[in-house]
Amino acid sequence: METFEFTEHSHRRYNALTGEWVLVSPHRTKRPWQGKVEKPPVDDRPEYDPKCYLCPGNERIGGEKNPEYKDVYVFQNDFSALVPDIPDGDFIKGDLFRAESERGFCKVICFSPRHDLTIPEMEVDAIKKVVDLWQKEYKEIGGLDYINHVQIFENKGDIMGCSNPHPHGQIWAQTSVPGEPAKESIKQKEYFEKHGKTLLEDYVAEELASGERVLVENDHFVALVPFWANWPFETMIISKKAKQSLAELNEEEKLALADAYKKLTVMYDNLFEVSFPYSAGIHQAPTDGKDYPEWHLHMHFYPPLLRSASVKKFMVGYEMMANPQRDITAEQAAEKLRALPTVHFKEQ
Ligand code: H2U
Ligand code: ZN
Repeated sequence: METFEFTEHSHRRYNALTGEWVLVSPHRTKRPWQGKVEKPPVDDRPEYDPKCYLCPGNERIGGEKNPEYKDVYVFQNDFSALVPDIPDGDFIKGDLFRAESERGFCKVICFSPRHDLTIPEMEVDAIKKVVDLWQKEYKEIGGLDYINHVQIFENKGDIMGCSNPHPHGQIWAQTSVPGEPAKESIKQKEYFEKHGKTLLEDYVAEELASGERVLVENDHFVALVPFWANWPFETMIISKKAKQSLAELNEEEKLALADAYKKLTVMYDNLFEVSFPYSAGIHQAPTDGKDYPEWHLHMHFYPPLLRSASVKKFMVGYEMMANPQRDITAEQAAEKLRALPTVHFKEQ
């Protein structure tokens, strides 16, 4: 029998950050595709849309009017999933029924007054203002005594359930640490206790040494396809040095994060020459006032597209019932992304 090659043979890969596994089936990329094919969406947005609730000067659904903002703008979500004024309490019945009150709040961040732009089309200096605002919000919101976790994220594209194409992201802050960062907390702590260094500090060093999955590198950040990627073109942006959170970034580092964010999303848009949809989010230390030396700042990008602007990956069947599965390997995905021009296709 031939020897095992993970470029050719089905295998499972371990996600060191969450402790979960992904099934990788490289041989399956040869299978014919007879599934759903949709036309790519036409992107003909105006600079200003009088009907957009995020454009400057427009009225939102709650009745409030946006100011004539010039760069970034943040406001309380008019339909917040979490609200601050909830009494403490729980409902517990034996071992099987358990509920707890949860306090928090939600904000919306407009990345630009321009309705027609997205991160990959914005200037790095303008993206830096988004990073500045993330940092300010993380510090301020995280400083509230009942807020122990601040989730910053961006949903991009209507197939990701994004309700509006105006460039924007969200912040949901709450008392408990939610599922995904909680899993990463456990693994990072185990690693730190064993090695005296953060898991991602060692991981980034290994990735930079091999270069196989690296997409973008600047002085302070690396963008790469993680070894354990679930989504076909899943990526991460990771700080090179161990930083517990955005709060620790200086001006130069924030600019470097903006630079990596732009370069990565330009690659994404160039892959199928469309505005590439994804859900992205920042994972960082909880904000309960304790020290988290094991926590290492990073950003995840989970894009659903698989082989064209219209063919997306569904996490269904085996993925829903067992664990995620992918056909192209993380290395193949990195190779495809790396081969793309660094100039946005609209500017080529
Ligand atoms: P998406 O990122 O999923 O598009 O969500 C945009 C948010 O904007 C959504 O959470 C909020 C919605 O509640 N929103 C307002 O706060 N005010 C509005 O006038 C419309 C939408
Ligand atoms: Zn708009």
